[in-house]
Amino acid sequence: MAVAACGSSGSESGSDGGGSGGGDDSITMGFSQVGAESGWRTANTKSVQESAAKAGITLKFSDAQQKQENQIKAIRSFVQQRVDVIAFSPVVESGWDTVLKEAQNAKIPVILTDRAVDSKDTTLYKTFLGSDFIEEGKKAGQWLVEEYKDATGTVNIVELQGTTGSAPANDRKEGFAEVIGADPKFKVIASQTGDFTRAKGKEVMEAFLKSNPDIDVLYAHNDDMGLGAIEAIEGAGKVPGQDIKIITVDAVKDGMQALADGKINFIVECSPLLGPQLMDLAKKVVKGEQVPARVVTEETTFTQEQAEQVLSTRQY
Ligand code: GZL
Repeated sequence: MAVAACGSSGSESGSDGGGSGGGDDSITMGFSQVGAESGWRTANTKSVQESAAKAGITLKFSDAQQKQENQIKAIRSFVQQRVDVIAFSPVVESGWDTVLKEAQNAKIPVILTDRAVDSKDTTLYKTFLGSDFIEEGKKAGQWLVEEYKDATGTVNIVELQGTTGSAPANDRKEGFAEVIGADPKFKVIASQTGDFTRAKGKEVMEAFLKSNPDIDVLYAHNDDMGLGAIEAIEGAGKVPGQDIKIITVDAVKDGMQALADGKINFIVECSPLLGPQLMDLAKKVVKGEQVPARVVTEETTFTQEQAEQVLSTRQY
């Protein structure tokens, strides 16, 4: 296992599979991962690594520590190493055209996984594999509308957004706002990024609680920020799930446990288990086969009762 520390460009690991642009029939994939910011990300990394091994694909894996410049460096490194295919989860939507053009000029196909880019030139990548984040935001909003359908007064909502500029943060915010915007009783009184981490989620929720005495609902773009916020809510002497209702996205084990315990009220699932589909797509694009422009993952939602029933069977 060649583990090469790449200085500030994050850390790179993976066996030297000698991928030479498909010289032999084994495939070498360069994978640039966002980081290790959340339980979802950890599960996603595990799925990618285990699926590559199962598929016989040599994986060169780079952890960008949530920095776009590290992902750009990693992609350039994969091009120089002449990998057969590049896959990555773009930490933010913008700023990718130049490096993706370099991969295209080197005739190395690129697959977007988990998060999307806003490049106008869609020939820069072969396909996108991941969730519909706008739909996830809508599901969160729909639960809230139903939960408060008989309420007459104002419903004060605070929102913990994901990483600024990332597709999940932009789209989960958009989908949620579209649904609740239909009823003026719903008021988002504060909305700020918690960068998808527990620590930041706790810190921002503490600030929300200090400046907003009458919060009814928290909408957190992932479980980890919601779990951090729960610590802040309890620290303020309030009861999460009762004094302040909480909606999160992901459905990782710790989030589902909090849901079963009544500290979270509703979770929208976002599956991190993208590895198997990613490897299938990689084999097809390396062979030059046609693949769908977009492959959207199947996912559901969970109430507290449903969480209790499925908790023991969750894979992540
Ligand atoms: C969503 C993914 C998000 C998760 C967070 O597909 O990009 O990033 O919702 C993770 O938990 O940090």
